[in-house]
Amino acid sequence: MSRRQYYSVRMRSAKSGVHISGAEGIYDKKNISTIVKEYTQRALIHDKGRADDILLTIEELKETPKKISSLPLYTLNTRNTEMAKKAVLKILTSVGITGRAIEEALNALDVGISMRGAMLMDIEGVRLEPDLLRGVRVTRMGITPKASADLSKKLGRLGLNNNTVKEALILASKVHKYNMVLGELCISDDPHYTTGYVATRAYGYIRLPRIKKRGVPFGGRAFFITGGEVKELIKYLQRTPALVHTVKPCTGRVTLKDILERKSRR
Ligand code: WAQ
Ligand code: MG
Repeated sequence: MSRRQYYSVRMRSAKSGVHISGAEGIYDKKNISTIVKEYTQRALIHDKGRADDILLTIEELKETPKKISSLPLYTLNTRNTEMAKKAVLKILTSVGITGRAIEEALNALDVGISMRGAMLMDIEGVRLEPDLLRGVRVTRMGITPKASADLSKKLGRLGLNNNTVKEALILASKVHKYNMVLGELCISDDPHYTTGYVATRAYGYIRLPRIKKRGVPFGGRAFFITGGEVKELIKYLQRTPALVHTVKPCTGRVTLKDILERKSRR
């Protein structure tokens, strides 16, 4: 029997030279034409306008994707930026990241420049990515059709079954599989999308409603990392294919206290 052949399919679109949308996944050969059609539609019908330049990449994977499970998902009851930032600080300091590093990341996400990729920060807040303007892009991740249906069902119960949540959860699930990564903070660069998240292996993927004020057209991502070879980490983030096979529970509103207690019970 021949080994199953997987493809990384990636889409990037722009309008008058400005980035509009992107999407990616890992697919079986037989599903490529369906997904190409879906991605093309997404680029042509977008809040930010209709793309005039759509780039599709279909790449046969030479490596069997690493099987991963999704991080468990929660939504915190944060009502404003202050409450959300306080939660970020509590959660990330409890896994060993310094307050200074977290402040540093929050400030960098607030200066109004959007990077294409993520910052890499050590626990003291020192930036470690080789290209400080671009950051590091995570690519070559996806979810199996079965797991995707399961995730849609779980998110659907919470009214969260959309591509933004699904894709962010898949990305974070790949990133946090790597032990050097202690935590992540993400704020969307979409001016209308005010929910961000913080993620760690022990706590999971924790959504933070209203971390951003409506209308702010920038955002960003930071990965907090510790002890190890940064080059190897970057290679993993950029190149190692990872495919979500199993979906962990997705939970509705919780308090910060719930989250912090849940971890200590592990
Ligand atoms: N790899 C690394 N960094 C990335 C990538 C990537 N593939 N894609 C985006 N970024 C960085 C980049 O700096 C963007 O400005 C920033 O992240 C935000 O990207 O549960 O939509 O695509 O409700 O705007 C999070 C909340 C939404 C989802 C995340 O991110 C939820 C989102 P965006
Ligand atoms: Mg965006």
